[in-house]
Amino acid sequence: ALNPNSQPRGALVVLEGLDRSGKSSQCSELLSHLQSIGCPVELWRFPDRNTAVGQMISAYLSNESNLDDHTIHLLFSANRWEKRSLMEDKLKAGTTLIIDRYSYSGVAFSSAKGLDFDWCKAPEMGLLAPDMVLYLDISPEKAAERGGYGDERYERVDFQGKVREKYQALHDASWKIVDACLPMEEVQKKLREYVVECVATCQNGRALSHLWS
Ligand code: T5A
Ligand code: NA
Repeated sequence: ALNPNSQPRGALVVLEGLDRSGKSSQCSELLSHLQSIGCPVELWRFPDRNTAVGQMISAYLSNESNLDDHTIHLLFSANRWEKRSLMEDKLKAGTTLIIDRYSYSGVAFSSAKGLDFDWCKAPEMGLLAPDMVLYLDISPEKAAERGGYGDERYERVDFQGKVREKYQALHDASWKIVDACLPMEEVQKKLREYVVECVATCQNGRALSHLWS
């Protein structure tokens, strides 16, 4: 629970969705919006390709290396664990974090390959739970029309369809589903409203919790 004498904490907000759903565009827009209203905020993304683990993940995603499905799953998870304590410090110091992908991507993508769903969830247990998950909903076909998928490993319509089903099995009360096919400005408007409300709730003392609560 939050120490009542400490300063108001930041919010942990995660954006999720299929490849090309618009996460990165919306994350940078949210960052500038929160900055413009004087809210301390940082934008993070997973995988964080800058760490040693992140470089192994990056090589795997660009098909420069091959790894066993379980192994890459655990690396994605390790990549979140290596940022966990910094994440907690930032939130407690009052900084809101906007995160481009998190544990839900980890579970959805690996279980879509056929790995056991609960096995995929296990290594995420104990990471910080987001205060809000903003899911940008789009069909794989519509997503592929956005300039087409690139050369990364998971960018295929049939596979993205399976990922979407797995995401549906993960959603809980912290999720807001937003239609990602709306014009970018309309998506922005909805996300801003959700995030501003979430930041206020966290400032008012909402306790941090852990996955999978
Ligand atoms: N992964 C990730 C795992 O398997 N396990 C894990 O634990 C994690 C964390 C990482 C890959 O790794 C997998 C998932 C992924 O396959 P990434 O680096 O996060 O990949 O890359 P992507 O998420 O695929 O990023 P993309 O850049 O492809 O998609 P975004 O960020 O969702 O979309 P964005 O904002 O770049 O927009 C895509 C295009 O659509 C347009 C944009 O202008 C852009 O051209 N667009 C819109 N067009 C019309 N209307 C709108 N509303 C639009 N919004 C955006
Ligand atoms: Na992205």
